[in-house]
Order: sequence, then structure tokens, then C-alpha cells
Amino acid sequence: MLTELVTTVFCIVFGIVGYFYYKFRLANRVKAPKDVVIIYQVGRGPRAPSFSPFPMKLETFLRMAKIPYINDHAARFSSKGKTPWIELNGIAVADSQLSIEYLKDTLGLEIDLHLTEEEKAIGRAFLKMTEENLYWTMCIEMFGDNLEPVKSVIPYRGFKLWTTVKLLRWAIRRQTWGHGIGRHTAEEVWAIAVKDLNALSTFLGDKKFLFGDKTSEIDCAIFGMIAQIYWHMPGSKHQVYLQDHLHNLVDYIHRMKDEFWPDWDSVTLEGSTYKSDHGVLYSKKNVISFNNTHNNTTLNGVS
Ligand SMILES: N[C@@H](CCC(=O)N[C@@H](CS)C(=O)NCC(=O)O)C(=O)O
Repeated sequence: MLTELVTTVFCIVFGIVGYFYYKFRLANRVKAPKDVVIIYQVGRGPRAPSFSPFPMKLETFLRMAKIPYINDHAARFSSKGKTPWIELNGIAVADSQLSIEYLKDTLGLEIDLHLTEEEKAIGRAFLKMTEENLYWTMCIEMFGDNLEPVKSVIPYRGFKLWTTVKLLRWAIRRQTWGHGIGRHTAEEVWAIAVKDLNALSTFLGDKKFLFGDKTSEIDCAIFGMIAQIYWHMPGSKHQVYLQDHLHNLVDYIHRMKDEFWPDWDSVTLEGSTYKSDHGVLYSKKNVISFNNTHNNTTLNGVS
């Protein structure tokens, strides 16, 4: 009887608190003018603008395509239970790649005009290798036996850090088991990672960007992923291998950073000029430097 009463009271209190929290979050939603993209992502990362490769890719793409956007850092997840996702004129699109494709189709963007069909096919293959394979090797290392690298990048302390890491580790183990890669030994997973990283480095060679002097869409994804290894996996095998053996990839991510992130310091938590940009409009007049040679997208109302 007492147990039932306690459970009922707990459920009611939990429900009321949850309801008001939900209302509070809805009331604090970022609002965007017409033709401005809202990008929903978890907050900024300590040493790079995100500690997830997918928002890094998507936000870099918005800058590359010169699309005005506003960040919502309230960590709202998409209808698919993942982050990042976007909204444009009231239409929500979940998944970084589907968002990019939606924007290209809807806005008629011609980002990769300089690529041949064969190059686009190669780009697609590298995208999938990086996001569906290399990414999981990174997750497996980050949430494996040595948790120090991951603890140093999650901006929490104490109990909150401990529970976050435990929960993420549990989720990653479930996901990698389902994927299949989580059934390999640590040595086998590491060998896969090295092959993927070497393939990227070999293909890049001494080119400035993956397909030559000009950036293309695929550079956003590769930059997003390698940036995580370099800035957010300190002391990990991935990071040490990149730093010691794959200098062209390290130079490449610095070139991408210079090209699209002139405001890097102010959008990384450990930057000396860091300031929250939740709700801040990025447009052509704002911080995006357009020294790249892509098309000049013009959108109604925002320049
Ligand atoms: N294919 C997705 C991947 C996004 C993704 O995996 N996001 C992770 C954070 S890095 C996530 O939301 N994980 C939550 C979960 O899997 O439950 C995309 O490109 O957006």
C-alpha cells in the first residue's frame, strides 16, 4: 500500500516537473527568419566547434554553401532520436547527410560542379567509409578500456560526467554490436581504423583538398571526422597515429579550419574569446569568411 502510494506520488511529481520543463524548452526555442536554417546540435566542443563529427560537417557545409543559419544548442534530438538535424521554413530534416541533400535540392545549390561523376562516386565511397566504419572504430576506442580521452572532452564533472560516460559506453556497445564491428577484438578494430585512415591520407596525397585546389562537399565530412580525432581524442591511438604518421591529413584539417572557421576561437569552449552563440545568426555579413570560390547563394531577406 505504502509502496503504491509512494510510486503514484513520484509519478505525479515527475510528470508535473517534466511537463513544465518541456514547456520551458518549447518557450525557449530558437526562432529563425524566413530562409534561415536552424541547426540543432549539442553544445560546442572544448577544442573544436563540436565534439561530434556530424554537426561539424553540417555546419561547415552551411558555411561552404553560404547559407544563413542559427544554432540551437539546447541538445534537442531529431524525430529519429539523433543529433544533428535542421529546420528550414518550418520543415524539419533529420540526419546530417539528408539535411545537406535537402538543402542542395531545395535551394538549388551547385556545390560540386567542378567534379566529374567518377569523382562524385569516389567521394560517396569515402563518405561511407568514414562515417559508417572509421567513426565506429573511434567510438570503440573512446569508450573502451581507457576512458581518459573521453573524460577530458566531455565538459562535465563528478557524478554527471560518470553517468554520461557510463550511458554513452552502454549505447556505443549496443550499437557497435548491432553494426558488427563491435564483435571484433580491439586489435582487429584498430587494424580497420589504420586502413581507413591510410586510405584517406593516400587519396589526399599532396592535394590541398580531397579533389584538388577547390573544396567540395565531401571535404565537410572528412574534416568533421578527422578534426574529432585530432582535437577531441587526446592521447588515443587514433590521435597519436594521425599526428605521427599522417601529416598531410593534419595539414588538411588546418586548411579547412582556416577556410571556413575564422571564428574558431570564439566557438570552442576552451577558446580565449569563447561566447555562447545559441540563437546567433550567421550570415554573409557575420563571421563567415567567404574566401572560398563557391557559388554565391542568395536567399530572401538575409544577406
Ligand atoms: N547518420 C547520422 C549520425 C548522427 C549520430 O550518430 N549522432 C550521434 C551523436 S555523434 C547521436 O545522436 N547518437 C544518439 C544515439 O545514437 O542514440 C547523421 O549523419 O546525422
